[in-house]
Amino acid sequence: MFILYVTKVCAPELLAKERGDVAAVGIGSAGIKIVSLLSRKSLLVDRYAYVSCDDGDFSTVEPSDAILIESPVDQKLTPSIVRGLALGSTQKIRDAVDGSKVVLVVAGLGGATGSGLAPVVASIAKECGATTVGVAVMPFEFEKKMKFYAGVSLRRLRAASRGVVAVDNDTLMRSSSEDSTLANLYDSANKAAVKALGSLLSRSTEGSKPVGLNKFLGTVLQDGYSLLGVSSSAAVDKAEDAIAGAVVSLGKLAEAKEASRAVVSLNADSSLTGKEVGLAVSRLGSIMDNQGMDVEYGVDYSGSAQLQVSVLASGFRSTKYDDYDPLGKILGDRILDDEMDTSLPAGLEALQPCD
Ligand SMILES: Nc1nc2c(ncn2[C@@H]2O[C@H](COP(=O)(O)OP(=O)(O)OP(=O)(O)O)[C@@H](O)[C@H]2O)c(=O)[nH]1
Ligand SMILES: [Mg+2]
Repeated sequence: MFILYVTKVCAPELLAKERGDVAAVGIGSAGIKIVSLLSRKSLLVDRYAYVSCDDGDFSTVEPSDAILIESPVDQKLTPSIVRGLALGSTQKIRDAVDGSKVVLVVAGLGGATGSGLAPVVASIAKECGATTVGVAVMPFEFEKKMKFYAGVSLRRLRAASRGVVAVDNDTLMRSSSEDSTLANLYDSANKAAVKALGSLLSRSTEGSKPVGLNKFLGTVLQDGYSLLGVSSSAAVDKAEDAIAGAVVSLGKLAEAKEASRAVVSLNADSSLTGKEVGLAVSRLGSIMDNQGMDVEYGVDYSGSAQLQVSVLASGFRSTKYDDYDPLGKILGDRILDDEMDTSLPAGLEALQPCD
């Protein structure tokens, strides 16, 4: 009798050159929107892929980059059901990331698809030998019901990745007006997210001084949480105003002075002066009450007269997201045996063995 074992088919060294070193995977509605907007910019990302249970999420992406996880229409999805449904698509996900040295896994957490699949895609990318970085967009404060799934998924994503950047939707929507519709809130949060991530990952152009992949990874691949604080200003003292706003947004998520490293990215037009750049970068440590922090910076001139400052800071021991996941808080580093937590949709339980 022959038994054929099919093991994972990953060959990073063979494919890296052909396929490019950096891949970004957008998962679920929010992740796909953000990654597809990023794909229109000139970034240090060579390839893009998208995964969702909802084919409506793929309207703005190349069909060949989309992986649809088929789901029954009459079933309310949960993260564990989505993981079960995705079991049959593991190889497609593997093919999408295989060969990349760095894989960015981007999802809004709190719904079923992004929360269920972001940790799965990160694990697959890790198995393929990639340095995996999760980018987790966390729910608005008013989306109370989403917090639990978001908290649990963030814990799993952190366990499956070398580093995770968490960014809060409330931080991102700060520029929206009071009477914005939900669609407008999401749009403006997406614009801010794309500006921030785009400026952290921007390619070098003449006259620019981008952050670059090494500084980005050097900041994110640290122990503890990495958080992204964002703020913009068009005021006369915009450098000082925007850097202070970005630190305030971080302060709402964690104790700012716990950060051990930060990278500041400034996005503006060519009217941004060297003095303004210097001011923003040099003020960061004192505003965070952390003069010993290791600070790097980059400038991206693809923006407007309004300066957007993004502060990616890492090394936080705890954040407000710990409260979203009470079980994780109790368990700490202890591991719960929940690897079997993969459900089948109703009707298919009959396929499981019975006594
Ligand atoms: N920034 C931003 N956040 C969004 C957007 N759409 C949803 N979110 C947030 O992303 C999180 C997850 O929502 P979705 O992306 O809609 O959920 P999903 O992963 O598609 O999961 P299901 O649709 O439930 O299967 C929540 O925190 C939402 O607040 C968006 O367009 N932009
Ligand atoms: Mg969705």
